[in-house]
Amino acid sequence: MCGTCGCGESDVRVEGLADGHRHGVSTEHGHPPVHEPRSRTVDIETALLAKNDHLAGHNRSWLAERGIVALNLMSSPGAGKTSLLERTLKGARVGREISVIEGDQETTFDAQRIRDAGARAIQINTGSGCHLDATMIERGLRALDPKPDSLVFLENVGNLVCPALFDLGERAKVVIISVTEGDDKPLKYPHMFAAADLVVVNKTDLLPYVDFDVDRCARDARRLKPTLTVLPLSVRDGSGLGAWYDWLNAL
Ligand SMILES: Nc1nc2c(ncn2[C@@H]2O[C@H](COP(=O)(O)OP(=O)(O)OP(=O)(O)O)[C@@H](O)[C@H]2O)c(=O)[nH]1
Ligand SMILES: [Mg+2]
Repeated sequence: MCGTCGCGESDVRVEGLADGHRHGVSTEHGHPPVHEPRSRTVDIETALLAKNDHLAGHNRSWLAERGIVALNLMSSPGAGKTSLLERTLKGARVGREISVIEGDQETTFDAQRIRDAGARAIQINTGSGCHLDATMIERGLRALDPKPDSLVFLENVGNLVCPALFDLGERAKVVIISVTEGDDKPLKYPHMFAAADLVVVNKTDLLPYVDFDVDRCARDARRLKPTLTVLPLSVRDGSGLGAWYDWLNAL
């Protein structure tokens, strides 16, 4: 398993081999397979996620006691998470004060962008870690000290895989996909889309230049979760942002 996040190799499959046999597969981020006994690997993963879920429950109670809504923003690197937050802050159409916890492996670039857009922000650097977890958010909330009844965005590390596993105590999970990534992503990364409450399809201003079928993306995402809301928008030209603000204000 991945030493940092506990994402498992328990359901790894290798298809289409010419000799019809399944082969060992390198799942440790490019390293040879680890010969850890299967039951021990699963035990560690289960314990790690259970501990995270427990702490996320504490975060959820802490937030609820203060009337604070937290949203977990997840996407591939560069889909436009920080850009959407900057635009949301400048749009000033959300009826709650906004603050942000930024997650990146390194740098404070994104927190600085949020501060420049006029909101309070703290940065969490995960080092080799590929996701935010509930412990980091507990510490982050203490440092951020968000106002009662406010809205806190948790911008996760850019990664469509591991962040889906980790409950942070958020009210809802927002997954952002941009049209330059390809419309096959929901079926290729099903855990992320099945976990989402809202899918934002960003960079629709680029649709004339890429092969991205918004309907196919939405249909596939809803195959994974029929109740999913899918919002196409462009942070760049502002189209579709009204529905985003409506969704936020309805929380
Ligand atoms: N054309 C276009 N570009 C966009 C749009 N939204 C964001 N971008 C660009 O996409 C790039 C990445 O945007 P970010 O907001 O930094 O993306 P991110 O998801 O926060 O990236 P990480 O935090 O590194 O994972 C930037 O160059 C943005 O200007 C959009 O709607 N249209
Ligand atoms: Mg960002």
